[in-house]
Amino acid sequence: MKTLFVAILVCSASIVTAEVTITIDHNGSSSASREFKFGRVPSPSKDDAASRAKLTLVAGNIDTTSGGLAVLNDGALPSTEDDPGANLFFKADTWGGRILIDLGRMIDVAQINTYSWHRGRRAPQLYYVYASEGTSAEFNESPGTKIDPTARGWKKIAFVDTRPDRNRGGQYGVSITDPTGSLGHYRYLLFDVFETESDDVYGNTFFSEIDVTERK
Ligand SMILES: [Ca+2]
Ligand SMILES: [Ca+2]
Repeated sequence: MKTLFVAILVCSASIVTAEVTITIDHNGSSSASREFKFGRVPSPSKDDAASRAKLTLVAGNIDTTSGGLAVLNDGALPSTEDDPGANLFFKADTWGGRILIDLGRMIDVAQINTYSWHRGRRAPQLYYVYASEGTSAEFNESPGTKIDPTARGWKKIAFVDTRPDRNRGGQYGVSITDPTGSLGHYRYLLFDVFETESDDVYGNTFFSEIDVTERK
């Protein structure tokens, strides 16, 4: 009976994930600008639900030449295609890391948007994003890498991999939405970020901004 129950849970989770829409836009070096203008994905916002969020490193090592977690929700954008101080990226030759975003209160999440910019192969994005109300008894706010977040009160929202079609430099805008207009009501987001290649030591994405849009 227990096995059957688990199987049903796994099945329903994958159906929910399949309904999420992931929109990936890319600007090559000739069309990339400081404004981060894309065909479909909205430009980064200075005033979104993540602007006032608290960001915490859960796992991984942030590169000391990066701007650190603070640049992910400051509304500021890199001025060039190689602006380390205006991006968050993990240390060279490491797998990536986990980042917790505490929105401070439960909101109806309409969009999760992530932005990156680099002239070379540190531009593509590869991550899982999980979300949680943070109210269940098993909820673990900062699950380490040996812990499956879905076993600790988190729901997998999306797996983003921009590489199959666009594994090259430039500017990326990714928008995660749901046809219903709502991804759900959540207070916490967890980004599980991975290096996009290991051919050389520089495989970690230059993340310029993460926006979370509240449904009005
Ligand atoms: Ca923002
Ligand atoms: Ca920023």
